[in-house]
Amino acid sequence: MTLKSKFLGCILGVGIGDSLGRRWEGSFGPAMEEIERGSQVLRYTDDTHMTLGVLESLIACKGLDIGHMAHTFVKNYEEEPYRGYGPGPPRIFRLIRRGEGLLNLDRGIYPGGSYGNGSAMRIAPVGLLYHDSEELRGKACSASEITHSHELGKEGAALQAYAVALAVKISRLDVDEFLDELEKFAENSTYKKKLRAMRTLDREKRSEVTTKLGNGIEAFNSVPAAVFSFLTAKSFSDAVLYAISLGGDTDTIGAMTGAIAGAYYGIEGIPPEWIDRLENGRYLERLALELLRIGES
Ligand code: RVK
Ligand code: MG
Ligand code: MG
Repeated sequence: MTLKSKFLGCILGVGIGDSLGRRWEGSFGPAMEEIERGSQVLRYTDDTHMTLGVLESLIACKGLDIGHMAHTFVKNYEEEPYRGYGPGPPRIFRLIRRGEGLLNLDRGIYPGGSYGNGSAMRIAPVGLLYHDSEELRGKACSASEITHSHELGKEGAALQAYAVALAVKISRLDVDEFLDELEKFAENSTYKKKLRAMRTLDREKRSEVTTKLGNGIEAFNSVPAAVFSFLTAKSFSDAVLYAISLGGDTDTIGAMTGAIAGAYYGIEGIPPEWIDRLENGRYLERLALELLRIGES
């Protein structure tokens, strides 16, 4: 499979997982057959909107520039504030707009900074661009820090970026090897413990899955669920629909699962009718291709 197919699959995967999961956010978890019913245009939320910001900034700067990325987030938020942002980021964007600095603004809102999943949900383009680089962890943590500087928030973003990078690099999935790599990469015991638990969890026992891995708004309660949804699925659609069927923060777990699964299965693995129905799909595709060009130059 080509890198082009994987970049496109990953970025479209974010938008599709996010928009399919949107109407189930906060639910107990719909049956997989229920998820699509009644939705025509697949409208995305803050997860994809912020991923667009990460893409736009990485492309404009040919790599990570924190100041540029922060101001891109602010501009995009001001243009489309209705995308369903989490509680913290809009407050941070107002402070940035007022010129009150760039770093650690989340610490004025949450003790030790935010460990919400808002930085992991947008990190896929960093995982793509740095998939073959030692710099991946540092870049993911820096991109997280704009809004999520808590160790658990940064680690969630780094782990999600690394899962995307691994999915880009492999052509055949070996679940144990994939988990070995993630466990070696993880530095924090909360994540390590959840990665270990995945080895023996039964996918069909959803309440046990959500009890052990979580399905909430915190990075450590959603990145593991996304990784597990990908690892136990037979296809892109199986991964994304299963992720949403876990309930809770369904748009975000859907988006993160879509990113990893899209990076593995490529654009050819995504049902074409989902691609056709995705809001701004052509723009997402264009940015994915531009990111690929930056990576190759
Ligand atoms: C609405 C205690 C903390 C914490 C800390 C909790 C959109 C808080 C997307 C906080 C995603 C929540 C989601 C979210 C993304 C974080 N102590 N609790 N140190 N740090 N929390 O505000 O961008 O859906 O309960 O940074 O991460 O679809 O309200 O937002 O689902 O995590 O929002 O953290 O949210 P925030 P975010
Ligand atoms: Mg959202
Ligand atoms: Mg969400």
